[in-house]
Amino acid sequence: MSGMRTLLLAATLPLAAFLAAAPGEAHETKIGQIVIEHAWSKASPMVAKAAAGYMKITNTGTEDDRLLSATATITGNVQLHDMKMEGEVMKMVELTDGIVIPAGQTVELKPKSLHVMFQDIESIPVEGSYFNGTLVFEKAGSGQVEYEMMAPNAGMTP
Ligand SMILES: [Cu+2]
Repeated sequence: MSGMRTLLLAATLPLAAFLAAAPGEAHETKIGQIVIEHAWSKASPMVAKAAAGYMKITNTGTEDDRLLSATATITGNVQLHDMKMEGEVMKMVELTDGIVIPAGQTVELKPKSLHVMFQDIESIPVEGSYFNGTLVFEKAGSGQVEYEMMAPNAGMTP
């Protein structure tokens, strides 16, 4: 009997170790040939009632694709943005042509760079909560992602 028990324990250990390592990282969504990893958001430091959305977008296909638009449950006003320097000042610019995701490559939406912009938000979601959104790609079509709300100073994830 005790031999059996030891065997069971040994068999469950690797799974426990895997689960312990997972939080935050194994957050992955597939939309056709597109893989979205670790979608997260934080309140915008630049604009009131706004938050930015970030994620890694990998195109596993052989054709370039393009992120055309996004929606979110927290607001009807969602845009795709980039940042650029104007003199000494960093400004946000709307990308009306979307964001190209080249075949076989990963594009990272991250602070001070490309992002999804959620504007006119009635109440910014609390840290640690989640909200849903859709992403619309030219070729892969549309799919759902879940954003994890992070602290305003959450930064620069690898
Ligand atoms: Cu923006």
